[in-house]
Amino acid sequence: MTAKLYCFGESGNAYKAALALTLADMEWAPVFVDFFNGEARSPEFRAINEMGEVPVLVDGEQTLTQSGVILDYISSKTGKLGGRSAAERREVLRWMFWDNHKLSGQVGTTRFLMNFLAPDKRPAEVIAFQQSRLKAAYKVLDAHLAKADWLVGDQTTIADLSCCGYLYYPEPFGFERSDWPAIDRWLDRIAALPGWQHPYDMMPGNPSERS
Ligand SMILES: N[C@@H](CCC(=O)N[C@@H](CS)C(=O)NCC(=O)O)C(=O)O
Repeated sequence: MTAKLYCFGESGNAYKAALALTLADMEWAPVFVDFFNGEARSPEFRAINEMGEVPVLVDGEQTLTQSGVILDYISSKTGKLGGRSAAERREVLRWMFWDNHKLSGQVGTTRFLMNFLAPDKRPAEVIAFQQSRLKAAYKVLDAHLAKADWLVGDQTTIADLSCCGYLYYPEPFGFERSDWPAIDRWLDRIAALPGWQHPYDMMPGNPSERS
């Protein structure tokens, strides 16, 4: 049965799920959520996810929300991308919790404020604060990846897919790949995996369609 991923192209959190579904060889199809016209906050969407957030994965009888839970589900179901032992699995979770709090959670907001909010509403001080917090996160990630090809163990896991979720997007949010050489090489490694695609090629919707 084909799993349905409620998503839109600009969502790095949905991209993590799209990438994991593809790399784990699950059959899936996107269902476009018109986030920029408020669909994620509509009563119809909240009936699917009370949190009013994308992504949502519907796989048969299962409805899953939160990208970390969806990634965990995909790796448990397919036996892929999850780490080789219980200790690695805990490491995977450690990086995914870190990502949700310190990396993707902050990048998503910063990129929204800098690109998708009306220019006259963009709060310069908040953006600067966010960017300084993010710099600390990029430093942690780059230092770890300077010592290893993958975040956990010696192969790609859902921890890599979680942490890379926002880092291929072209819109500015204060992240220059050239400033972070180990992150840069790791993003190239992920992009070389068979089936990898850019978020705007993997999911419907992108900024050029709205301009
Ligand atoms: N922690 C959540 C974050 C999900 C999230 O923030 N999704 C955004 C799109 S990328 C969203 O739907 N936001 C709706 C809103 O803030 O109204 C996850 O990892 O899935």
